[in-house]
Amino acid sequence: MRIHRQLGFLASLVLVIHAGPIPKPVVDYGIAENYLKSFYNLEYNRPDPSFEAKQPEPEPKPKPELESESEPKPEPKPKPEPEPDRLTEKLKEMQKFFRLKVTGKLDKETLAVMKKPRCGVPDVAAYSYSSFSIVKGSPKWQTNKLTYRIVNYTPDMSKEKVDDSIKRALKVWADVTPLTFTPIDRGTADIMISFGTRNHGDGLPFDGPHGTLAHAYAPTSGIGGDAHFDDDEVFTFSSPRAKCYVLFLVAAHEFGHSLGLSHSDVPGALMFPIYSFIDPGSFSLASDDISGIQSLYGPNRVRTLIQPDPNWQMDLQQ
Ligand SMILES: [Ca+2]
Ligand SMILES: [Zn+2]
Ligand SMILES: [Zn+2]
Repeated sequence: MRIHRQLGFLASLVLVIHAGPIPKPVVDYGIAENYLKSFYNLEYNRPDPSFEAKQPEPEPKPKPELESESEPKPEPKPKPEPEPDRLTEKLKEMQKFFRLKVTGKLDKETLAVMKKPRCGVPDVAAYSYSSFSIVKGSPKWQTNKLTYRIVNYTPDMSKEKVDDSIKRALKVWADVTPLTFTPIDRGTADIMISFGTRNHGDGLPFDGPHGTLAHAYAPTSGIGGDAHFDDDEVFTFSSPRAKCYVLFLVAAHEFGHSLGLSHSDVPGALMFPIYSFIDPGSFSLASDDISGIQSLYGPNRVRTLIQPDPNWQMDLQQ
């Protein structure tokens, strides 16, 4: 089983790393391994990245009545186990991103960050999208007029509140760029927005309550631009209720990915991968987010036309 397979190569690490009390080292390393696989490409760090691109995700789980960890399940395919030094290397990368002490060890602070609710998109750019054939580099939309469609709704909120949250989340980006977002009711939009749980059709299953809240795809045709929300979360309109996530905030972050942004390591930025509550009424983009999106699409020049300005033509030429 997974846990037993990990024991072998983790045992030596555990001895080295935990000088103090060891509460649940194997479980903790399971968390760390999964985290680094999901967000730091722990397994994808192979000489030939095209190898992974051809492999379907081995995750599909037939949904059992109970999610029993002890139930024996055949391994879908043998996976090469990550070497301890690779794990250490990835831990360091993660610690650096989150501005933690870079020790390469699974300390309390590092584990605490790993347990925070966050976005499902990887933090490292290399190969992030290689397994789903999305172009690398800095993809962006080739038009400023984009469409979006809310394919289905979460039962957590009224339809009107979902519509409003999504609209405001897109406006966050429209306010600082020339982009416009038009809702459509049928057909394929550039940004298809949907709620799903566990396996939801793209080979990147969600993980149940908390953990990963949502993910979105960088701009391309097909699945590119689409945003998926984990409906095992409880989404809210605005209230800072415990264990609930404000849909507007989660969506605004995801749409950053839909437009081509990757994660920011600036803690106050919207594109920081970890969720934190901000009153939607007083939300504003960080300068890091603004410079990121404007590097792709430029500033919002129309805004200067809203207030009549005799010099507006000069503004346009700047
Ligand atoms: Ca989740
Ligand atoms: Zn993200
Ligand atoms: Zn998805």
